Amino acid sequence: MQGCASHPTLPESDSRPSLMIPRAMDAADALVTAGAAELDLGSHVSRGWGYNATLPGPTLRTRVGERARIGVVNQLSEDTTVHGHGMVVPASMDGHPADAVPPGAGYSYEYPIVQRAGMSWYHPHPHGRTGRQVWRGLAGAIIVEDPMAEQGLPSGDREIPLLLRDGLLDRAGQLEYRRRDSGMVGNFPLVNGVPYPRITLAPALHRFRVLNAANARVFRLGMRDGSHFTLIGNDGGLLDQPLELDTIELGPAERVDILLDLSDHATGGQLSLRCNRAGWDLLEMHVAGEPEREAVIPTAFSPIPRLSVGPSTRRRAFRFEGHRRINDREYRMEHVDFRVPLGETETWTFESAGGAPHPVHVHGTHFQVLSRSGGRGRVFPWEQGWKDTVLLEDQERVEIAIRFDSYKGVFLLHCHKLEHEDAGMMLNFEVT
Ligand SMILES: [Cu+2]
Repeated sequence: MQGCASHPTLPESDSRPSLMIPRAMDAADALVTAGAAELDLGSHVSRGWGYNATLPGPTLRTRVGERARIGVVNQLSEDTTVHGHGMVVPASMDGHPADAVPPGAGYSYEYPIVQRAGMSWYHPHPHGRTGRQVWRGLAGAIIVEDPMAEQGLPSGDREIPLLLRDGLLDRAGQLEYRRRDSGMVGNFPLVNGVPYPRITLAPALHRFRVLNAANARVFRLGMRDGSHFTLIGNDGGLLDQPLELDTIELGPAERVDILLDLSDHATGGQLSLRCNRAGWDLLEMHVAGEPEREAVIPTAFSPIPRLSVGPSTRRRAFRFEGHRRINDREYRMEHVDFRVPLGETETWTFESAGGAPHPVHVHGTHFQVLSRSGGRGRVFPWEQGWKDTVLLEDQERVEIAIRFDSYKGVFLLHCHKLEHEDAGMMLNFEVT
């Protein structure tokens, strides 16, 4: 890549850096500062930005029925906001670009947890600057727990968040953002902020909560030896039953919850999680320790009711065109583009018209993917249940069922390829 002198290459196994597990923080009373940071990239330190000076920022943990109070201080030299991606919150707590937090100011994001358990994440959402702020290092996980619904699933150090993204370094080895209309992509992976890490795991059942935190890159996840893992959840929490898979394609902002059973692996065994699209060895896993009691994967979780749609359901259509427009419009921050009644199920179709992939994200609720025509032509197992982001590849048309049950107010519909979002591929809608 022109102008890029070097990038971290896959190190020898014993010199791979350890996987960093972000510090957990109770979301009931969390204080998060967005500011300049010296980011430890394993091989060296790079200037960047971070929440509490780390990439990823602290993992904010909360529970169904509790209340989150996340104080944010902006120590950047520009406006920012904090959006809880996947969190169902009042419009004023959603980090909308109109609610910008100026340099030196703060904002208290406070809301009750009214949604199912699952992994969401937080990142900036300021007008026109989201791509650069996220790329420089501002992102972290939010985990909503539900001890009843998650009974029997691995927890503690058997539950591992994985924030996947890519990176690009300038000649001096500093993380560099180069805005491109087609989306900012880097040339090496960062897993929890570190390139090509390794982790030592007991021969037991492990839960990986995986987020694609990249600006524009799509990951195709699989194990190096082609072995299966068990998909148990995605954006909006647990599916109704576990599924055995060997591949998952994850667009920007999408999440999957997977179980990996290492209980019959002997000490000394080695596995790797790969991205088979980029050909990257993302995470090397070394098995060590005494086998634990036999791992039991639950056979079912709570059933997920289907949103009911019929011939009388209101329909809306959105064309994602090129690099900056939806339905021939660029984003206007103060303009409401359409209105949606609270509590009514609608069907929306997203169609790609150049510039794909477009990971389409809706704020304020979760939705269900009904169909995909053109392109890949089907709904994938990891797109079942409740979603907040759905990947639209070239020539594709995706239909979803959606209903807003919780809050009135102005929310966003946008492409989560962050350079598309910043260029205007975003609409305001008002739930009324
Ligand atoms: Cu897009």
